[in-house]
Amino acid sequence: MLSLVVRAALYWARYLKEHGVARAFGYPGTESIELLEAAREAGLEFVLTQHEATAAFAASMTGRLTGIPGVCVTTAGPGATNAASGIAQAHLDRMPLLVFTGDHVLAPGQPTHQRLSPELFAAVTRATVRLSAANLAVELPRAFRLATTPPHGPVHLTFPSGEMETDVGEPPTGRAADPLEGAPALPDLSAVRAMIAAAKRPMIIAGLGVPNARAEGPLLRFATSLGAPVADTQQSRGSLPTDHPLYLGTFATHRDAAVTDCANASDLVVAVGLDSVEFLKKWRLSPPVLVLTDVGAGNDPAIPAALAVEGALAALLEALVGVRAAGRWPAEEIAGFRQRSTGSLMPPESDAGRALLWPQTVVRELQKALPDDGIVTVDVGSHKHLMILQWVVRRPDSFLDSSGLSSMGTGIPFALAAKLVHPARPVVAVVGDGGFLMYAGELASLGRIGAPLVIVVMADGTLNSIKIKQVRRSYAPTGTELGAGYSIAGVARAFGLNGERVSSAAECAAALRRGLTADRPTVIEAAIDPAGYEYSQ
Ligand SMILES: Cc1ncc(C[n+]2csc(CCOP(=O)(O)OP(=O)(O)O)c2C)c(N)n1
Repeated sequence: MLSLVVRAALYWARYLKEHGVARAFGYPGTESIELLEAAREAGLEFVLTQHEATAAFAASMTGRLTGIPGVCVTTAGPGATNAASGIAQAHLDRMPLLVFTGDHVLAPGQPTHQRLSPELFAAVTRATVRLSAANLAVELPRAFRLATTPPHGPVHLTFPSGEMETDVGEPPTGRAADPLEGAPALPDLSAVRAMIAAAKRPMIIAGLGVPNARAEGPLLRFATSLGAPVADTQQSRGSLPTDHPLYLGTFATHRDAAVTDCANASDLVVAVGLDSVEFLKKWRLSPPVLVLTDVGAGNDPAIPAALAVEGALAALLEALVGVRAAGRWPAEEIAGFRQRSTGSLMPPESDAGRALLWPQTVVRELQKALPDDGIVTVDVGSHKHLMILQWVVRRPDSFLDSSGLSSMGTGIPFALAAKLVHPARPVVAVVGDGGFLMYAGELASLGRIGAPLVIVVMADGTLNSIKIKQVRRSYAPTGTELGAGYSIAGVARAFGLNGERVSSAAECAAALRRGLTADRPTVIEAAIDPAGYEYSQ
C-alpha cells in the first residue's frame, strides 16, 4: 500500500511545486538543509544566490511576474536579517513573496545562538508565522492567499528544523486558489458612471495595482473608449504602451510637471490601482479624484478621493468601458504634454569624438538593439530617472524596477528573475556602478546559472544621484566618489562572464549586439559622463 505519510519538509516542497512554484531562491545554513534536500527530491529548483537580500529580490520579482508567490529560503538569524531588505522591498513594492527561514526547535533551555524573534518581520510582512508539522496544511495555503491578496506582499514563515523532519500527511493536489477568488463583487457603479459622464476633460492615472491585477487590457479599452490621456507610474510602465497616442508620461516621479499640469487642467482624475507608496511628493492635484481600487476604498489617505469604489480592477474597468464623458482631451494637447514629459533629454552637444558617452546615448543604443519583447530592469539612481523618461515601453512587464522601497541592488536580481521566468525574451539590467558594486558577487551566481542576460553598468565612478544633490547645495561630494582604480568589465571577465568597456556609440551598439546574442551573461561597462544626467533631473 502507498504511504500517505511524508516528512514535513517534503510536504512543503511538494506543496510549493504542486501550486505552481518552479524555483526557490536562497542561501543555505544548517537550519535549512532539510528544505534544500526536500526541494531536490520534489524537483523544485533551488537557485543559490550570493546573498539572501538578492535571493528575496529575485523571488519577489518572480512573484510579480507570475502572480504566484516567489519563494526565498534562508537559514535562521543572519540569513533572515540579510533577507530583510528583500522582504521590505516586496512589502513596499507590493510583490507576492514567501520567505522561509530556518529555526531551532523551541525547547526549554534551548540556547539563544542565532535566534531572533520572528516578530522582527511583523512590520514589513502581511504575516509572520511559525510553521510546524501540525499546522503546515493550514498555514501554507493561508500564506499563498495572503501574499496574493491585493496589495500583494511578503509572508514570513519560520520553520524549525526539528519540525521539518516530523511526519505529516501528503499534500493535497491541485493549484492554489485564484488570487481574485474572494475579491469583492462589483459594487454599484451608478455614481461612478455619472461622475465620468459629467466630465469634459477626464484623465487617468494608472498605478501599480494595474499590472498586479493583470488589468492592462481593460485599462486600454477603458482609456480608448473615454479618449482620456493616461499617466502611468514606475511600476505600471507598459500598462499602456508609452508610444500610444493617449500616453501622457509617468506620474509621481522627480520630473512629472507635464503630467501634473495636464491633471490640473482636467476636470476629473480617475486613479486606477494607484498606491501612494510610489509617490515622491504630496498630492498636488486640484480636480476631483475618482478612485478605483482593489485594496479598500479610502485605505490610502494620501490620495484625496471625491468618490472611491473597491472591486477587482480588471472587472471594474471592463464594466466602465463605453461610458461616455461629456467631452475629451484634444489629441494634439495630449501630444504636447507627452512631448514635455519625455522630450528634450539630450544634452545640446553631441558626444561623438568625446572620451565619454552621454548616458542618453547608451539608452538610445540599447533601445535600438533590444527587440520589442525585451525586458529591461533598472536599478536605483540617476540612471533610473533617465530611463523612466527616455525608455519607450511597448508591452506590460517590460520595464521593471523597485519604486516603493527604491532599493539599490535590485536591478541584477530582478533581471535574473525575469530571465528565468521568460527564458526566450532578451533581458537587460541597467544599473549604476554603485548598485553594481553593492552585490557584485552575484556575477558568480549568473555565471553558474548561465542565464544569458546583459548588464549595462552606467560607470561614472560616483553615486551620482546623491552627489548631484550635494553639488546643488554647494556641499563637497563627501562619501559619493567610488574611485576609478578598478575595471568593471575586468571583474566580469574574472567571474567567467563576457565583459566589455565601451566609450563610443558604435562600441556600445556592437557590444549590445554581441551581448544580446551571447550564450552567457555579458557585462557592458559604459564609460559615461554624468554631466548628461543634468538633462534628465
Ligand atoms: C540600499 C540603498 N542604499 C542607499 C540608497 C540611496 N541612494 C539612492 S540612489 C543612490 C546612488 C546610486 O548610485 P549608482 O548606483 O552609481 O547610480 P547613479 O546614481 O550614479 O546612476 C543612493 C546611494 C538606496 N536607494 N538604496
